Amino acid sequence: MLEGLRASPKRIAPKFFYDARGSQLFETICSLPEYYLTRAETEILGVHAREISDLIGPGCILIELGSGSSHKVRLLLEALQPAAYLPMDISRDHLLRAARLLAAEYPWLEVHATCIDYSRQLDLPYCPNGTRKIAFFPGSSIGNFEPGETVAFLRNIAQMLQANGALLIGVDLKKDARTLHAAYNDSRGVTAQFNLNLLARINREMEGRFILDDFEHSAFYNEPLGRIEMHLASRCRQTVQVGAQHFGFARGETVHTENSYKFGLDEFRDIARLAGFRPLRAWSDSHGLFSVHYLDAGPL
Ligand code: AVI
Repeated sequence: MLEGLRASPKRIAPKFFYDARGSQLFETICSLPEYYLTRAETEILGVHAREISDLIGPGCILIELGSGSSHKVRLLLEALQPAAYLPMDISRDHLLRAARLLAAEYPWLEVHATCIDYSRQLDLPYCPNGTRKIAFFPGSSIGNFEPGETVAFLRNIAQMLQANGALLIGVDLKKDARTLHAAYNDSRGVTAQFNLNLLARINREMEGRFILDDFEHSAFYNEPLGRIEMHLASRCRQTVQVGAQHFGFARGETVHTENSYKFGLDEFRDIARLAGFRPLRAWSDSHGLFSVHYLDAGPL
């Protein structure tokens, strides 16, 4: 984070959103009326759970990247009957709480939780050789990677899955700027709190002296680049101390905290192919807002 604050322009990687408070706020975002992504993806998984399960087959090892509270996977478990579920998340306490709840709810299912920054490493803690591995990466978190990193990251997943595996991935679709703007500027201001929590986190964990009222949430659709950008903008000229270091901000200067890329169906299929996947199926919701792709990791 300090490295990002020293950079020009200033930036903080979005993975730092997810401390306990940030994970909680993200949960709330997912239930907001403006944040259509969760509703649309839930619709797709609910409607197509049987077809998805038939494609995958029973007895797989189901690995969820960025599992959070493991809500969406519940839509698949009964139909899919996996041999084991491996939730992975960067937010440790949140992950453990969710894994314990799920294990109690599905006593027939083996659950192995791993706290991991999946953007850096993808080691599987438990995986019997030869068992079919399915990665589940919902929520359009793939959109939080930079274009240069997306293919490399998907390639790592393909390697982890090996030839008989597959990836089920949620991808937000390109759409009108108004719908996108509303999703990242909700009327209750929860997304603003989620964004500002980064500064609160620096105050809590790194002896930061940010005054939250001196910064404001800014989110807009950058149409040429096909991405929502989130920033924290300084309301005044100021210097902020973090530990022993000082960071100067001009009035209006921003810390770039997140990009959320949106994709066309074919655009994403091309990316998946570049990473070595074979796109087999894609579904979208009844409003055409969101997509879920089933990508085979097998050779072409
Ligand atoms: C986790 N990720 C896919 C969310 C998104 O939409 O990019 C994070 C988020 N940022 C603001 N609202 C939600």
